[in-house]
Amino acid sequence: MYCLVKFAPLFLAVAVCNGWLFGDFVGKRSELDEISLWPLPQKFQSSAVAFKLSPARFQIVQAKQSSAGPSCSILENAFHELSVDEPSAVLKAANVWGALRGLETFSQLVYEDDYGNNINKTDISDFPRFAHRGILLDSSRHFLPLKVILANLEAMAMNKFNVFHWHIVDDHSFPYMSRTFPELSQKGAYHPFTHVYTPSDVKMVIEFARMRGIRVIPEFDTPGHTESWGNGIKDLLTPCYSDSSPSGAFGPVNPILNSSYDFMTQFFKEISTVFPDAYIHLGGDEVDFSCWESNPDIQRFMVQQGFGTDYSKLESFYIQRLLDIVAATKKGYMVWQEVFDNGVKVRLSIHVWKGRPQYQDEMAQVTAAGFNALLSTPWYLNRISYGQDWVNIYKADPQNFTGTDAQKKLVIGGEACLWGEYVDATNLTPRLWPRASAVAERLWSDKSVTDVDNAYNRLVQHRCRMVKRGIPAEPLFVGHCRQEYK
Ligand code: CP6
Repeated sequence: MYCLVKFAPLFLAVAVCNGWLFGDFVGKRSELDEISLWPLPQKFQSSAVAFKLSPARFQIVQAKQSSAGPSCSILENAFHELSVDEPSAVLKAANVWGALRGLETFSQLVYEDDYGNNINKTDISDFPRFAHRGILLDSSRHFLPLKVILANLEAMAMNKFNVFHWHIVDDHSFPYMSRTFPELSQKGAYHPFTHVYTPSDVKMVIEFARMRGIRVIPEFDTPGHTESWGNGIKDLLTPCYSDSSPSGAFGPVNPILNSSYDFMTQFFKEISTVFPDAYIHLGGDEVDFSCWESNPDIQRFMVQQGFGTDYSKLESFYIQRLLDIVAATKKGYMVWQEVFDNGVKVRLSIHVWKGRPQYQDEMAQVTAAGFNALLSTPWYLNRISYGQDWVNIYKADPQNFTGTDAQKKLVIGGEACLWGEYVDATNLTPRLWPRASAVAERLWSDKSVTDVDNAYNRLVQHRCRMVKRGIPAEPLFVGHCRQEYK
């Protein structure tokens, strides 16, 4: 939560908790410049009173009353990032993260005319509608260079996203360099040196994100989507059979061997220390049962356990043991909806992704059972089509399902997903932006903010703002930006 109190022409005072600022106005604009805040603040009042920002004299300071103090590196770095002729704001915030969001809003209030940079007298009081506002990037189907990840964290901050869901490994490659099991990336990455994230790369992503108020939630998806893990870890995957002999192919993690759980215990112990966030995403989606079904040892285990031929019970058996393992690391966990659909027993956050375009039933069921819910179904940005598909993205609302207020409260937010089958560094950024901005406003602004024409006008300008800041966000429709992409 933060408030922009009043804007001064020469400096911006930032206070965490109880700061103040005021300034003199330098003139009146005859015509109010088009407001292009994105996402739209909860409360916003602007006037025609305009201040001129002096590039030479403008500065950002922390108010005396601020509890953050001069040693707060998050704020100091945020101030530093704005160049001298790129102005900033004066604001009160309950914590540094709110101050960061307010700085972003301030920067969006500044507009250029022939004489320089201006800002109108404005009062803003703002806070997010949902706590979890995420973007999923997939660095397994294609390796994503660090530079691309960092550039998109920057774009996320411009859109007030606060979670980077890093789908870091999957069937096709294992670029995460593990200290405990170096063979995983040595044998599972596309290239053992050039297509990997070293411990220092991972640290850099986490720190770069933290400086922008973004959490990094890693996903290590099991028991399915694990083909690349099998190269480095012997016996981890289930051998598939054809005509009563091993076919040479491998399936999901072998859920009947203790060695699989021993491995997971050590592996997630490492992950829990490398990634400081309180949550890990454990996947659990799209488990292909055919390999398990073909394997005689697994068939025998199914009989022993009394699972009959219901392989979703075997998946639940695996997930339950995995949850116990990860719980011991003191982390919380999130999983894809299949884990709920299969009847998991413990409290966790359910990530709803299936059933396009109908997500309502699943959201109702997940929340009726008392689970936290996170929506992605309408926000698969890897899907593309001709025309303005941001409109449907924008219209989808995570709380638009039949349920009680208590159920609605369990909706913690959502994530825009950019799966990597057809995406690498060449096309990632324009495929994501500005369509992810539509998700950003849905997750931040009040639920009454639904006017598509108004959104279009602001989004066109917001997209030009991203372009101006060096983010190659694609156009919404015909038109031009004052400053085109260079
Ligand atoms: N990879 C993983 C994927 C997908 C999922 N999980 C996926 C499914 C359908 C579409 C796009 C992506 N590629 N691990 C589903 C959560 Cl359309």
